[in-house]
Amino acid sequence: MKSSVILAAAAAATFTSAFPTKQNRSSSHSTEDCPNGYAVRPEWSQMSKQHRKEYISALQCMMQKPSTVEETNVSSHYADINYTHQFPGQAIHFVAQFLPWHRHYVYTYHQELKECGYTGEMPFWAWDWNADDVFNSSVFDADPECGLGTNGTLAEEGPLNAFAVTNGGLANHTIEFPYNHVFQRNLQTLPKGAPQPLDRFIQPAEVEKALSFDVYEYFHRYVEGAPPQEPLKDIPGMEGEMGFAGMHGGIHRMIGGDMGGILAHIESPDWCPSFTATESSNDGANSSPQDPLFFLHHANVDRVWAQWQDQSLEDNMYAFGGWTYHNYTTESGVGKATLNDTMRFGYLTDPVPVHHAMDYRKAYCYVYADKDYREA
Ligand SMILES: *[C@@H]1O[C@H](CO)[C@@H](O)[C@H](O)[C@H]1NC(C)=O
Ligand SMILES: *[C@@H]1O[C@H](CO)[C@@H](O)[C@H](O)[C@H]1NC(C)=O
Ligand SMILES: *[C@@H]1O[C@H](CO)[C@@H](O)[C@H](O)[C@H]1NC(C)=O
Ligand SMILES: *[C@@H]1O[C@H](CO)[C@@H](O)[C@H](O)[C@H]1NC(C)=O
Ligand SMILES: *[C@@H]1O[C@H](CO)[C@@H](O)[C@H](O)[C@H]1NC(C)=O
Ligand SMILES: *[C@@H]1O[C@H](CO)[C@@H](O)[C@H](O)[C@H]1NC(C)=O
Ligand SMILES: *[C@@H]1O[C@H](CO)[C@@H](O)[C@H](O)[C@H]1NC(C)=O
Ligand SMILES: *[C@@H]1O[C@H](CO)[C@@H](O)[C@H](O)[C@H]1NC(C)=O
Ligand SMILES: [Cu+2]
Repeated sequence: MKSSVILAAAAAATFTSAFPTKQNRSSSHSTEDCPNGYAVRPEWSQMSKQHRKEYISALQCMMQKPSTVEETNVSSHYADINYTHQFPGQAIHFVAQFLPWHRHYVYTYHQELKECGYTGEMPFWAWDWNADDVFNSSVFDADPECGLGTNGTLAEEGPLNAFAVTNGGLANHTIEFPYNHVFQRNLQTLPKGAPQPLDRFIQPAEVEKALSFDVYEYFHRYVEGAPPQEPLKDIPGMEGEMGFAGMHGGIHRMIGGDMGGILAHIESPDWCPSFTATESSNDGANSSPQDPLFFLHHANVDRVWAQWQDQSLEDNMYAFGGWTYHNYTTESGVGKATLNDTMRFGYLTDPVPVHHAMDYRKAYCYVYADKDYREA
């Protein structure tokens, strides 16, 4: 373990000293061969207190930094990150690109944290390690200096602040989208509208099942889950199951509030406005990155994908396929995805082709920590 810590520190130092500008950031790693070894991404519970503290400070820094997206009127760079996730709309969820898009997005977010003084590696939240008591995971921490906050509290200030997160380093942070409200969570294993408890999807056995698929499309759909209100499709032998949230969707919905995105208001009182994604509008949809847990969650989704890829460097590392677009009206996929498809990140960073993001070691120089890893 000690040597990987040293390698991680060396890799971090290299990235910091040669930190590329936004214009050349995405291309600068494509030829990099990780001369300093791989950075080790830790589980949140494995991080040093210093890194957790820096992580929270970096989030606060991003909230104070002016927006770099001139075309919008969002108030901070933190909000730009939300915009980036909304920008591609229906092209990044329930489609083949879901996994590589979010891999590159999490990576880019980590670079943004570094610009705000964070010196650690990108952490993940291993919900599968906490599956029997998921809300007791270390990510739910009220500490004002190094905690990401706990459950929201049912506030009396009015409907728009229901389930406000009032502790942790981001306590009472105001989010402007889709209306002004305090950042929210409503932790439930069986949120209103769910046909079954959703913590079943994050069990280690579910991860094992996902890893057992030998076709990328099946693996991807099983992990991402079916769109809300649509039956699971296109996994042989499993068609038609309703409410198949999957491990990705299950976590979003169990956290609720802002992480629940379009579902945020299903469990809210009737007087809350509700928002739905349509072909023409993303109102209320895809705004989940405004809860910083989003990135720790997606790092773990990425970790599961990396495990799947590592099962066969020859067959799985560049395995890809499925749809390019999800049509909510017809409840079906459109287009045929290829490794040459372009992934777009709005104003945050340059577009990259899907194949760039496939071999995570080569492109980004990281690996994921094992259970017994601890930061010094
Ligand atoms: C990125 O661009 C900056 C300024 O244009 C340049 O100084 C730097 O060397 C470039 N870095 C890489 C890795 O290409
Ligand atoms: C941004 O705000 C300014 C001033 O309120 C307004 O004139 C402009 O139309 C807004 N731009 C967008 C894209 O909303
Ligand atoms: C999130 O992005 C959308 C654009 O897709 C923007 O209208 C909204 O204001 C953003 N949210 C915040 C908090 O800036
Ligand atoms: C959470 O986990 C800790 C140990 O990690 C344990 O002491 C505590 O009882 C757990 N809390 C709940 C509510 O289960
Ligand atoms: C957040 O707001 C709540 C309700 O107004 C208040 O009780 C709490 O002290 C605030 N927390 C922080 C850390 O400011
Ligand atoms: C979170 O808070 C909501 C609202 O008060 C409550 O209904 C829910 O049971 C809480 N969740 C947990 C895990 O305590
Ligand atoms: C989605 O399906 C509807 C209904 O068939 C159609 O009108 C719309 O053009 C489709 N959207 C795309 C982008 O294919
Ligand atoms: C991607 O583009 C390259 C170069 O244009 C081409 O050789 C290759 O066949 C394409 N691959 C796919 C999967 O479309
Ligand atoms: Cu997403």
